[in-house]
Amino acid sequence: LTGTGTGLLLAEAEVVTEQKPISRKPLPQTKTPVKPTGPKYEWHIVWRNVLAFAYLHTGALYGMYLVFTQAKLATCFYVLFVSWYSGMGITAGAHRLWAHKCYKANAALRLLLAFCNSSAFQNHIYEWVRDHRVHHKFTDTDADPHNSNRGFFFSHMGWLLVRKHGDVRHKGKAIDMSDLEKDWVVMFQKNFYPILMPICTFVIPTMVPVYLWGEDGWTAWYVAAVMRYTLVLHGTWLVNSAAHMWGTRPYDKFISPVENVYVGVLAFGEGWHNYHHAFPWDYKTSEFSGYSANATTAFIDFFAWLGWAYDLKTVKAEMIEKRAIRTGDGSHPADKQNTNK
Ligand code: ST9
Ligand code: ZN
Ligand code: ZN
Repeated sequence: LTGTGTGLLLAEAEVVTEQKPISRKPLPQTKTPVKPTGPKYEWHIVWRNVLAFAYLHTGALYGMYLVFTQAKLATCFYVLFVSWYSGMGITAGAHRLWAHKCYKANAALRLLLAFCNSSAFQNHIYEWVRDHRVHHKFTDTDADPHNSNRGFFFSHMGWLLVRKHGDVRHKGKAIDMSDLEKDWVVMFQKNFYPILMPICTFVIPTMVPVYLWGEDGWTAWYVAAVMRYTLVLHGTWLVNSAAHMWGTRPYDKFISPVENVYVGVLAFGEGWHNYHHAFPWDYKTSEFSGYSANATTAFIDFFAWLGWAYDLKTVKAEMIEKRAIRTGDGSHPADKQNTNK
């Protein structure tokens, strides 16, 4: 009898995790860990990644020193440029186009975004999207690759230093990836990633400053390749850590993602994360932010103007307001108006 009862409890836990109904309890109470559904989880540190990140961070610090002591001004501007286009490969490409299908893009734009994405080395588009779809479907459970219930460090970068929880693998199998399998640009990038990634992330950013304005080779390597790559990684990771912890929840107070203006600016518009988890199909990933705190929206609007991006999806103001009043934390303007009535 006891065994059957436990089995039922576990089955219930699984159903709750997968369907994610809106809990009526405030957020802190929803943080109760979900009962494990598979074999006991044990940490397996991946030392190869620990060593790689140790090298990257040491190199990035040295790169910062070089920025102030000997890098040419042109190299510094070039760092900003590569950070921007490699960031667009993540935000406008992997995230808004491929993971959420917020808009459609012609082959030229998809190819451009695949190049930008390969310059960011955050795994190929297919793997990135699979992890991200699992994150949205199973947010803050063991099946979420960067479950923020496991703390700031784990959700920021720790999840890349250990083997994944078994639930990520098991529940991730339910994710439909057929749309990406039909996109030849995604499959081309996946197949050639071992060649494309090192060329785009490390070789091009080192060669351009050396050959175009005579930068010293080591300076170009540490500043434009290693430092730039590491900083863009941290900008991205903040979305999984800070933007799941510190900020307001105008649209849904029952989930961990928040609106965080600093992450909004640093991560090119991906810090409006409470809105994004509530309405993941909106190509702007926000309701109010202008271009300054949403560089990605500016990028997509530009290509829509050019005719390369089309079918941009947004959410009607009325629907957003209804949701804010129903599940928000009271910080949304519509919520305040509603209270005054
Ligand atoms: C990086 C990614 O940094 C960052 C992503 C951040 C996302 C942020 C999102 C927020 C919005 C956008 C913001 C953009 C802001 C941009 C701002 C710019 C300034 N589903 O992975 P394996 C299965 S990457 C289903 O090896 P391990 C699958 O069968 C950094 N199944 O697991 C797979 O086999 P196969 C550079 C899944 O062994 C098998 O498991 N890269 C799923 O536990 C094994 O998979 C690195 O550091 C799933 N989700 O190892 C390397 N996942 O492949 C990182 C797995 O055949 N990766 N399976 O399909 C690794 O070394 C390893 O993955 C590991 C785990 C050690 C982390
Ligand atoms: Zn999230
Ligand atoms: Zn998303």
